[in-house]
Amino acid sequence: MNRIKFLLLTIISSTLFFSCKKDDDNVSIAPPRDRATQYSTDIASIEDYLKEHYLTVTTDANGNPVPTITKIEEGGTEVSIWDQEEYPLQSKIVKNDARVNVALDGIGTRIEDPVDYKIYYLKIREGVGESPTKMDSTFVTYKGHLIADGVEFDNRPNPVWFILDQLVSGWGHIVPEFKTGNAADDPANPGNTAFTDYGVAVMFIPSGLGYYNSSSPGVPAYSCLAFTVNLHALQYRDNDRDGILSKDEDLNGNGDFYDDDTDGDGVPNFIDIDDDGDGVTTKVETSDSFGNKYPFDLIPNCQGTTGGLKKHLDPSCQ
Ligand SMILES: [Ca+2]
Ligand SMILES: [Ca+2]
Ligand SMILES: [Ca+2]
Ligand SMILES: [Ca+2]
Repeated sequence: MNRIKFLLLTIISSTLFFSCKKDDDNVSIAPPRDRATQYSTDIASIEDYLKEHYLTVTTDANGNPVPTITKIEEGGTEVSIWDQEEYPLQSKIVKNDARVNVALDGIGTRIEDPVDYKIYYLKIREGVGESPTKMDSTFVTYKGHLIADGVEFDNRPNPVWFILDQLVSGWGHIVPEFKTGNAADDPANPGNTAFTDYGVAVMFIPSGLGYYNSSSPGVPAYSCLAFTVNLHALQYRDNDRDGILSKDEDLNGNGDFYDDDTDGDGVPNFIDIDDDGDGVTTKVETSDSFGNKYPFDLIPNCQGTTGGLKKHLDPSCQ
């Protein structure tokens, strides 16, 4: 089962559902809980979990680390995830960047959520290759379990492609902190690929960055989620097919693709085919007179040299 990719759809449909509720409907639907209140409950449960569980890391047949989390039983002497120092517990403070009503105009609006979320994570291994942005496709294996009772609700032992932006919001914040690995023919399984040296993440996600008030089999509403993710490979995407990879359209490099809008027309660069609004498409402005694409670093400025503002971002020339 892969439920995570349906999150955005779930948010959109639940929003529509709530706004369409009829007065004569006998079924009573509770409105979503206050997000700040829920977050304070969630972060306390996650921190308790980290203090009540320990981490072991074994190695698979290809030498890759495999983390396992186990409860410290009464009287147990294992060092908790919170206290151990071999894999320092890291955290990141983020905003909920899930978007609603995306289907209407391709942009939607950021979900209303005032909370500054803390996501705890463990860098079991960083990886050696490239890092994705949240707009990119990642080739991952993963497992997910509930913080509340440790029950596994999802497990993908074979790699699958996911666009981070289409998953529960926590993934897009944490997976970019890791790198891909190496791929080679697997001598033990001819015809198959062996992945090595890839990033191995464990992350602990508050419900507000997970499914929040939506539930599905195995994941009750308001569940905090733990995921182990192995980042085997990635593919950089070009959302608007203008020849500029989306990773190069986050101009201020803050991981938010919606706040970079060179021409101020309300359409962010990563989905705007004419970034500077001068009537000439970015694709044309970033190609030479023979129609050949410039490598990104060699896209000229208005003076015809490199450096400074590239001409597809400068409306004073085409
Ligand atoms: Ca693009
Ligand atoms: Ca940005
Ligand atoms: Ca724009
Ligand atoms: Ca242009």
